[in-house]
Amino acid sequence: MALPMSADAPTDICAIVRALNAGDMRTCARLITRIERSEPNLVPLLQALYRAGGHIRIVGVTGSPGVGKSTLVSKLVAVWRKRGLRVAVLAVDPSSPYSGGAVLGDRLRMKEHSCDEGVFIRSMASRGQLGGLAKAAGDALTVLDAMHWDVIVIETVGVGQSETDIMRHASVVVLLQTPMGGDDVQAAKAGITEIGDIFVVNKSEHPEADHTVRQLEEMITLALCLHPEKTWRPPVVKTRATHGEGVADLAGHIDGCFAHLAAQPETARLQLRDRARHRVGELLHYMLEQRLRSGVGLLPENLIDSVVARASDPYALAAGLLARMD
Ligand SMILES: Nc1nc2c(ncn2[C@@H]2O[C@H](COP(=O)(O)OP(=O)(O)OP(=O)(O)O)[C@@H](O)[C@H]2O)c(=O)[nH]1
Ligand SMILES: [Mg+2]
Repeated sequence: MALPMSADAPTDICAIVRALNAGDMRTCARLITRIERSEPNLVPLLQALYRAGGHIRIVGVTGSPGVGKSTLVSKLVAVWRKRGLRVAVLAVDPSSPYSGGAVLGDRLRMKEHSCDEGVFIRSMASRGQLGGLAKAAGDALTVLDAMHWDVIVIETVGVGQSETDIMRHASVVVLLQTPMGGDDVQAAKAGITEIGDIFVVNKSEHPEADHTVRQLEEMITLALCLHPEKTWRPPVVKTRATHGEGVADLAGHIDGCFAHLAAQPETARLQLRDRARHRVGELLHYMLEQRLRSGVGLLPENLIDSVVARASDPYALAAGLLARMD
């Protein structure tokens, strides 16, 4: 049963929460469309959904364009489905302003699951999200979380700040590399060892694959020397996603990483706190930006005039306005 989405009166909210709870994919898809459109009246619903969620494993999959993320995710989904797990995939494409291109490619790559009731696949592109795609992706995850999937996968191209932000929603981050180019890994940002919990060398039929694995192992060893407090050594897994090779091994490492987190309640707690803090910061940023865009009461014209006349300055005015919000 798909529900009307025009208004979110309290009864509607209850009905939507119930529909999501019951696994209604159409309701979920329509809600994510509303999120993509930055509809303003979603907050009470998202609040209710957030409070009911928080029980699901979120796996992030990231890496450069074309590295094989979608192919690998599709094969991972197949492994999980064989184990009877229900899986949702959110592919987030920060580079594309439209739902075309790579997003269409994702659909094609994952089409083997399109008739499976136990799988939900959705792509989001950066169209219309005034507050940034990471915030919209966070909202979409809140919706998916309320549907009681066993695993949620979030896939995004790993290049800039916004993608790193998206990855902060995941408890376990899988970072893909390819062996192409040989010095790929050195060229990659030094920070990758901060992001990845598991490293994958995909397209491992390439003759340079073992070399890339060794480079990654060295980087991980170095990173652990610098952070001796870390108790998880990220494994490096070779895969050939097109042929499904190494994928079961990867699924095992993902389980291992979740088990490690479960055995380290303090680390898990800190991670949850970090995530919640980041989410609040993201929303605060969004709300401030909305207020600034609407201009309502926040930037009084006479104060702007004083900045123009250099009787005041933008630094003093910004600090003063921030202080007034306390
Ligand atoms: N040779 C080889 N090709 C692969 C492998 N895995 C994926 N590919 C191919 O690499 C291309 C890109 O794969 P995708 O799965 O779309 O990569 P992606 O990282 O999701 O790409 P974006 O979402 O566009 O960033 C496709 O043509 C795949 O068939 C592999 O293990 N070996
Ligand atoms: Mg993809």
